[in-house]
Amino acid sequence: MTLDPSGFDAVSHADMTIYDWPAGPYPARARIALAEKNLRSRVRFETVDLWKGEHKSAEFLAKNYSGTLPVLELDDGTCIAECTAITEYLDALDGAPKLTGRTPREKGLIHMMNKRAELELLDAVSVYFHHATPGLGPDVEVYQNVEWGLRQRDKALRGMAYFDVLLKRQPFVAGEVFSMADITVIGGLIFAGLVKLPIPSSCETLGAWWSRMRERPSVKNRMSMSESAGASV
Ligand code: GTS
Repeated sequence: MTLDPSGFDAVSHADMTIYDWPAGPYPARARIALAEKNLRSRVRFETVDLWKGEHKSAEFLAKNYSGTLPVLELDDGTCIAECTAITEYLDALDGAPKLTGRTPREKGLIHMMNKRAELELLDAVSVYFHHATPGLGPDVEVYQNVEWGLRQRDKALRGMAYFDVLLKRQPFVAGEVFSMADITVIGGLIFAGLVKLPIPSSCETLGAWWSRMRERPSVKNRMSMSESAGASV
């Protein structure tokens, strides 16, 4: 057990576990939400090795039928998968939601834009990675459809152009405040970077937005957060 210099014992205060892969784009969404909500001390991290296919093991599938990361496990054994659901849970914990909307209007817009960010960008990049590149390797990628992957790559590029235009008229993806929808676009651009799908030079506004987002501490420190005092990875 590790104590940080202030004597705070993060492990014994943790009442949730996040199963993830520190560099992963979807795990980044949960990590950013956690940091934005200042909940790091409530969580211990367990690494699941995607490259070894640990997320498809029977033990892990018992936690998440879909065999994907991240998963948030509560101390009573409840497992919450899906980044949107994890973010909604974390955001609601303190009774003061700020990532998923405060008013009905905000909630509606954020949910819509979050889904759009998944459909048009992040999930599309993910399909490209798994189908039109070696992905996680032959042992994990048991079915690949290159044509489908390449179509999704093109969809992701169109998605970038869409968000570029959108961000010319508002500072954040769902309007005036930073939200879960921004986190999802950030996940998409992290994934795009990993698969070498750069933001087209014509998308200047999206490029500038991404430069600003990268400077947010929650985004910048997302990988190192599980190395801090008390983390179990
Ligand atoms: N809809 C899921 C969510 O929102 O949580 C998707 C999660 C997802 O695809 N996670 C990736 C995964 O488990 C993790 S990472 O690639 O971003 O690190 N991929 C492994 C696989 O085999 O699909």
